[in-house]
Amino acid sequence: MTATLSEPDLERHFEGTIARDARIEPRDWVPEGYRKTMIRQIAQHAHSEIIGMQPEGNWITRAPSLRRKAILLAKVQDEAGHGLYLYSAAETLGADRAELTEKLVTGRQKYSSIFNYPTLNFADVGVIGWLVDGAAICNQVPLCRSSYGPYARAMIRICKEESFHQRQGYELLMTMMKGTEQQRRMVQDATDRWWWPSLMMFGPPDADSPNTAQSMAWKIKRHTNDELRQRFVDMTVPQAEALGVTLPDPELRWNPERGHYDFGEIDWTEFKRVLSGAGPCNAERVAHRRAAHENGAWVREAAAAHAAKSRRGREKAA
Ligand code: BYC
Repeated sequence: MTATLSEPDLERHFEGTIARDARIEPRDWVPEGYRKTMIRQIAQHAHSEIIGMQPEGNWITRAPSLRRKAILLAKVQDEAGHGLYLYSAAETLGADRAELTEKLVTGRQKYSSIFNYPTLNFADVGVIGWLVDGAAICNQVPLCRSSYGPYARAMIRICKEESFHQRQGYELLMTMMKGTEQQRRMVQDATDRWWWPSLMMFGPPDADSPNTAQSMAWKIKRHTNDELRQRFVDMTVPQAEALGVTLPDPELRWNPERGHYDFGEIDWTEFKRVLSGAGPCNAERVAHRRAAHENGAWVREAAAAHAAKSRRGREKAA
């Protein structure tokens, strides 16, 4: 249908779909900028899920009980699944999955800054669930209403699973807080290390975010980085109180005039350093992913050979 329309008509159709709050689907014409932005965001999100398996995967063999191990295995497997739906969503926009992977393993495409920090003790698993998945939910629930259909639909299932991830983390921390003094210290130490990096997950301040205005206009993003960061802080402070941990920010306090918590200045120099590849674990994370990709080459070759064989069989039968 779209082949018969002129470029201005196609553009009007696109703008109308966005204005009506309807979904853009793979069959629809989109401006090149929309396609590029969507592929960039979805690919970075997919890479984050895949790299995000490493910090927690590191603890699967050392989980303190069979129950904790089963939960952690399920969570890390969910993250692999999220990566796969997201790569598929990027493919519907014409992206090539092999190319996206190549960009990740050669450090040419970003993934979330948060996964460049180490997991030093088992409380980190709980704090990642509580804070990192909590931040992810805050950021991703509005993406269920994102204008690109395949992304928005993938996000519904992802958010349901993230919700389980957040709860398992909080439950783990509750258990540790009811344990020994040493366990409580482990939870506080992990909270101290993950709090600020979690706030950085929402991206640069709005004034320094080159993509937000256009992404909001295209309804890819529904809220700005600062709005979502504030929502996360407001949601998390009472959770920290219920848990009995202190968030490592002396400036954190309720502001009755704003109806929000005020919080201290984020170290944006550190954020930029991590984004530039010089965070504590960037090199290790990318090297690990590259090795896994190379070691998996025979699986991809075998799967392709099997698919070709099945196709030949079907053709012969037909
Ligand atoms: N880390 O103009 P801005 C998960 C980049 S997965 C690294 O504000 P935008 C989970 C940004 O990409 C978590 N890079 O950009 C998984 C842009 O780069 P370009 C991932 C960051 O796109 C496993 C530049 O900085 N979640 O939760 O409008 C286990 C300028 O920023 C970061 C998603 O991907 C960062 N923190 O907004 C547990 C959600 N922040 O232009 C949990 C979907 C910014 O050089 N993505 N950058 O390519 C989004 O919502 C948006 O892309 C962002 C950034 C809010 C992240």
